[in-house]
Amino acid sequence: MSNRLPVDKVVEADGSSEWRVSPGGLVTALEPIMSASDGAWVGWAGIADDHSEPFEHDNISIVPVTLSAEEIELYYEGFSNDTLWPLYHDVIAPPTYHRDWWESYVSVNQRFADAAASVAASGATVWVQDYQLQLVPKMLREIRPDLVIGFFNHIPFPAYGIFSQLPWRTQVIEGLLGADVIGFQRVADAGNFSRAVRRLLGYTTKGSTIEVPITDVSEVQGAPHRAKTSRRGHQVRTVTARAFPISIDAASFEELARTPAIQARARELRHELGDPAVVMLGVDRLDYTKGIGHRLKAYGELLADGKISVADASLVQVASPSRERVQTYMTLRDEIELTVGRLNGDFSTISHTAISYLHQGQPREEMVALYLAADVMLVTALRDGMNLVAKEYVATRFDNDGVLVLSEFAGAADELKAALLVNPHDIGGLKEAIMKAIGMPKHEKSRRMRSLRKRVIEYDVARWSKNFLGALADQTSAQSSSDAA
Ligand code: GDG
Repeated sequence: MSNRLPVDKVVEADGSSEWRVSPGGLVTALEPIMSASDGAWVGWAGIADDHSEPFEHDNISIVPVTLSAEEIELYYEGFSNDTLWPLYHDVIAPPTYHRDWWESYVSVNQRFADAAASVAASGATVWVQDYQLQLVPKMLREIRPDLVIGFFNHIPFPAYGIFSQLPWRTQVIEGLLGADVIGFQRVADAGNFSRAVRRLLGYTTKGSTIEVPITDVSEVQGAPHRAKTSRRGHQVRTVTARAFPISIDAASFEELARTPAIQARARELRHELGDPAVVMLGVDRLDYTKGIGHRLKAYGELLADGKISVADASLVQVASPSRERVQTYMTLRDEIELTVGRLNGDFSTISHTAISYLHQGQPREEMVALYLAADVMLVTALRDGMNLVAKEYVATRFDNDGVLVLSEFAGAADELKAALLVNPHDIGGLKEAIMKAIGMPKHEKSRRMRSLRKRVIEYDVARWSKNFLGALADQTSAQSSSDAA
């Protein structure tokens, strides 16, 4: 289950419609398991008031959930994107709290839970994805106690001092605890969650295990093995909360990068940029969490200081359009585009543009060509669950060339230690890291890139889903064997 289905319904001007695959790592990772296990994907089709019936797509049964235009505004753009998103990203932007947004979040989560309950086989495994659906695990367990339920949070889980702002903090924690396994990107996120559980509910947590008291036998009806007796003599259900860092389909990125046409396109891109000695690249959804403004500030100061010149260094910034109906995102776009315009006005020449700025989604092939063309990849997120762009850059660089500058506030920093790690708030430090990346000797680039690639290739997205589903199977079988003992 995820907010969006792996296919989008697209309605043409003449009223006809079709389903288009929205390619993503999650679909790639889950497709083999889903089709082998007769799986169903429950989610929203991406348009308002759509009442499509369930259908089969590539051996997966697609189960659309209807959202009204009002629910898109309140549950999705409101509570998900303007309350939870900024709150969970350490309040980089101020979260907005509205009771009617929350009410809509509750009723939409219930609709998702009902949809899953009606299609899941007896004892089936249901894997719920992301922050839009945090209440689903509890709601689903109430209707279907026989199910094995997993939840994965793709974004950070904040420290208690921040999380506790949420007026509905207890309901959210209780919602998540309906799952058997709750996965997070970083060890720190899982720790923050366990701390919130202790502070708000007073439950016992030990390592990654949380003991959730059973207050009603119906919670374990149909699956009595879930109940065990705690050391204090209470009947409890155990929940695992720990890190499962997500990854990408690394092999498919490398395969594209090895394509002669894409390599030719990478050379062409450098040529079109005026053949500068150094190409720098940023690729992000246009989001305030990504630190695009901090990156531009550091780059602008390097130009102003005369440390780099547009004749020998060029920055390409892909800022793909995102959440364009949310006010904070409209303001961000204005700010970024003002900065880009100023820097280009101040530093570009007729033959060399300081920043090539693209507010357009790019085809995947073009993204890979850009990764190949870039000597320095700038990932300067102020807070990011993981950041897949960092991993995609690494997967693409089979030539062991290129330097990744990576924010320590992106989850990827826990794994990609051979990158040049930066604190993007420290503009001086960021400028130094960029200069270090530009001047890095070839042997050091190669040593670092080999180490990064080893990690990304070994821990790919298939391994991520296998680890999560494995933990889910272990958790439920451990409970049944401890009960037997
Ligand atoms: C959330 C969390 C976590 C971007 N622009 C284009 C394009 N993209 C693709 C990238 C990458 C994906 O979108 C973005 O993933 P990120 O991980 O960088 O960031 P979020 O969208 O914020 O994702 C994040 C992730 O969930 C997974 O758990 O890592 O922390 O915030 O794959 O390549 N792809 C194409 N054209 C574009 O213009 N084709």
